[in-house]
Amino acid sequence: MPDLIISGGTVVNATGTAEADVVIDGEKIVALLAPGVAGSVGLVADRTIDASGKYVVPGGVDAHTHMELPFGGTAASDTFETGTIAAAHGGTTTIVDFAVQRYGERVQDGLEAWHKRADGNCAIDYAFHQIIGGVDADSLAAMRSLVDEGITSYKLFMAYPGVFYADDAQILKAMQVARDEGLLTMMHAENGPAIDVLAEQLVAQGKTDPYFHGVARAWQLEEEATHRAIMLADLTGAPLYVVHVSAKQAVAQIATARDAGKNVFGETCPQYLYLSLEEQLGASSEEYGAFEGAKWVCSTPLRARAEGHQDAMWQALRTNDLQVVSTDHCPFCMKDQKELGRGDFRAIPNGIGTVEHRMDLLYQGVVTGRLSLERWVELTSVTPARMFGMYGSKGVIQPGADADVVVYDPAGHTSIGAATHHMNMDHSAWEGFEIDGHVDVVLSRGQVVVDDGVFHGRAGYGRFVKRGLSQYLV
Ligand code: DUC
Ligand code: ZN
Ligand code: ZN
Ligand code: ZN
Repeated sequence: MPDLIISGGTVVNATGTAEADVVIDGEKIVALLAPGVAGSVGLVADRTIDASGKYVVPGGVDAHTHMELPFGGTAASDTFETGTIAAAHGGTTTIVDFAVQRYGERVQDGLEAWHKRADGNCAIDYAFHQIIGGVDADSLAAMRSLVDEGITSYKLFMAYPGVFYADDAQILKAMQVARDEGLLTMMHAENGPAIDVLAEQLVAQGKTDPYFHGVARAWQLEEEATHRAIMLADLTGAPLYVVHVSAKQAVAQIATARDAGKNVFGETCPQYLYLSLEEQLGASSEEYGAFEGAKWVCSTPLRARAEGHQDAMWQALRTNDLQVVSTDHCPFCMKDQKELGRGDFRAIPNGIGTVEHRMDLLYQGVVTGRLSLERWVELTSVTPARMFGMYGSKGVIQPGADADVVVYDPAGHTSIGAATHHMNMDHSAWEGFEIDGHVDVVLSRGQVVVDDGVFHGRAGYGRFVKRGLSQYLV
C-alpha cells in the first residue's frame, strides 16, 4: 500500500498539464495514474489528499538565497532554519544558497563554514553555489575540486570592490577553470568601481537617502558589465549565467548573445518584475521619513518603471531570454540593520526578503495572462533544477522523482504582510501585495511539511543535495 495519493488534481509540468493522481511511496513519486484508475484497480493509500480543482506542481527550486550572509557589518536575518521554514510555507522545497569565500580565506574553509551553518537546521533540501571572493592561485586550484563536492556553479562579483570583487584578469582566469571543469559561472554583473565613484559623489552632494543607491547603480553600469561578462565567457568557452538581471539593456545583451548561439543565461527576481525606483523614491513613513526606502535597497537596484524595465523582464520571461526566477533572498530588518545606513545609503545592507513569496508572486503572472501555467512551473522549478544539475529528482512530477510536491489552490485571496509572513524580518518589502491563489499543501520527499498554512516539518529534515553538472547545456 503506498503512503499517499494526491487525487483529482491537475498535474502541471513544463511540458503540459494533465488530470492525474500522484502516487507517493516513501520519499518518491511512484506513479501517475489517469483519473479513476486507482479506484478501478482497488489501489488505496494510507492517506489521500484531495486536490480537486487545484494544481499539483513540482516543489519550487529557489536557486539564489543568502541565509545568514555576513554583509556590511551585520548578517542576513534569516537563519537556515527560519529561512527554509519560510520557503516551505511558500511552496519552495529546495534552495541553493551561496557558500562564501572571502578574500584571504581558503575556499574549502568558506564552504565548510556554510555546511556547518546549514547542516541540521534546514526544513527542506538545500544545495550550495560557491562564491569566489578572491581569485588567486589557491582559489583557482580549489575551484577544480568543487564538482566532487556537489557544487557545480560558482559566483563572481564585478561589483563590491574591496569585498568580493573580481577584476577582468581574475574573471578570465576563473572562467578558464570553469570551462575545464564544467562549472557554471554565475555573474553579479555591475561595474563596481564606477558605481563607487558615483556613490561617493552623490554622498558628497548630500544625496544620502536610500533612493540614491539606485541612482548610483545606473543601468549603463549593469549593461556594460553584462556585455563584458558575455565577451569574457565567449572568449574562454565557459557558459555564463547572469544573476538578478534588472535593466532592460542587460536583457538585450543576453538576448543578443543567445541569438548568436552563445551559452548565456539569465535570471531575474520578483522585485524586478513588480517594484520600481519611483516607488522607492515615494516611500516615506512617520518613523523613518524618506529612509523608509531602505526596505528596497538591493543590488542590482530597483529600476525606473517609466523606463520600461519591469515590462521588459516579463517579456524576457515569456520569450525565454531569461530562464529562471529566483529571489536573491537576502533579508535585513530595518531595526539595527538597514538603520546602519541612515545618513549614508552606502552603509545600508543590500537585500530584500522574498523566499516565501516567489511562487505566489509569479503565479500572479498566470492570473494576469502574462505567463502560462507551464511557464510558471518552468521558471520557478523545472529550469532552476535543470540549470543547476538536480533535474529528475527535483523539478518534475514523474515516477522516480523526489516527492517534492505543491498542491496549489487557484482560489482564495490574501495580502502579504510582515504580521503574517514567516521570514525573520520586521517588515516586508511586499507589504499589502494582493495575491490570488495560495499554497495549500507542501511535500518534501514525501513528508507533508506545510498543510493549510501550518508547518508540520522539522528543522534538520532537509538534506544537502550534491548537484551534478548543469543539464541545461549540451
Ligand atoms: N545583492 C543583494 O541585494 N544582496 C546581497 C548580495 C547582492 O548581490
Ligand atoms: Zn549579486
Ligand atoms: Zn545574491
Ligand atoms: Zn487552502
